[in-house]
Amino acid sequence: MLLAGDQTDFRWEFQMNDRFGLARRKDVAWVLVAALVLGLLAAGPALAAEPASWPEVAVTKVVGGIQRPVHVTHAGDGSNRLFVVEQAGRIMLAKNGAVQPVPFLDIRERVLCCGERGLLSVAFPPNYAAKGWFYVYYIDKENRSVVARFRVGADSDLADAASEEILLTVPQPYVNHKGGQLAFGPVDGYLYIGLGDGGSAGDPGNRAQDPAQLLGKILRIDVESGAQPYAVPTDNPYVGDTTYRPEIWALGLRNPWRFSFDRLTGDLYIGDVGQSAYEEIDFQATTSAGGENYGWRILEALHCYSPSAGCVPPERYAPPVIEHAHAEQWVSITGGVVYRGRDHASLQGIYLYGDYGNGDIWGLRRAGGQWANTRLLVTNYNISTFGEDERGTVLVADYATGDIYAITAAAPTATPAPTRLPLLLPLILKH
Ligand SMILES: [Ca+2]
Repeated sequence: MLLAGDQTDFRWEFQMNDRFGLARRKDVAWVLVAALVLGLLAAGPALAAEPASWPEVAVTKVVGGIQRPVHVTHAGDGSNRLFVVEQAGRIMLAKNGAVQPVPFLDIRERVLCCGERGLLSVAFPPNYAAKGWFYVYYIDKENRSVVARFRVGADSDLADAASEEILLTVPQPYVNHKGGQLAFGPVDGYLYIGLGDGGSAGDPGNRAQDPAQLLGKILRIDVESGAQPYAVPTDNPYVGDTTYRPEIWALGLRNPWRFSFDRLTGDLYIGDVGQSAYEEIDFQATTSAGGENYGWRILEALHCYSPSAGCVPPERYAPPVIEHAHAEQWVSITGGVVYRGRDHASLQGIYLYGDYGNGDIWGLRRAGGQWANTRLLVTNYNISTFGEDERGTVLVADYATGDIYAITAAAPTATPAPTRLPLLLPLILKH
């Protein structure tokens, strides 16, 4: 791009000289100087808006004793309970740091675990306290993705496993790339569902680009209107185009294992796990009408994948805002959460994300129209998920130990980050 810009500028100057003659060159030079000064003045406020530095962060253990935690969230009901999803098929409740002995939900007999399969997330609808129902995503015994609704009973700490209403099933061709995130849009109240490309490697069925399939997509459906089993919002981007499944909100995703909405702005951040060379974060502004194509398998992050050279990006292609190379020790990205809590002003607006394989926690933010990211903390965790509690504290789960940590802003004199330890567990989420 720089080269193209240089060529353009050179051509412009050449034409000006040719048209007005050498006597005009001094005038042109003055115009260029004036433009440069004005440009610097215009850029001044943007540069000033760039935060001076990144905060130092630390972690504090808040819950332990979870088995294979893959998701952590809250119900938004004022109870301050933490809901931690165990991959084998249970949702555990934690109150004031104590895991309750009785699971909130136990559907292990319906769930196919583990590897990348299992009970993968839970989502509570807006105004859950008055409704008493919630949604889960799991892989069933027949290797299908299932989105289902459950209800709590008289005891708000206990869901009724017999209350299941299955809303959506999607057959899966392979064992990996299940996606698995559910989240309600903070602006529209619709349920967003992340589905991977179906698995194997390299998306052999080209499913992520296939508009007739739900795999490799983020779906957007209306589960709260009373329509059975759900309604498709009439403003979904491909409603009326019979070549597309109308549930599709975005496509071209490989394995959007974790995505989240910025609870303040409504912006969407997607961590899409890469194939063999690059991990990526995708961003969709809250003003988007949907329909973005994130490029897989044509592209892996910013690089041609299939074909390996000379690829043509799809229509409505949305490139990642950042990528991380396996050549720089990245293994498997775990999408995170934008900090919007009350306790740590220096974390405000930072998207905290990380890597399942190398344990690093990173921050990403946009300032002055530019994205910037940095590594904030080195850990030895297998980071399976990030989440939030009801105060907006960002949490991170270590799949290996079953511990859940709060991410905090550390004092500048905090002890140094721990040295990274060798990973003893197989990298189950990376295939
Ligand atoms: Ca992509």
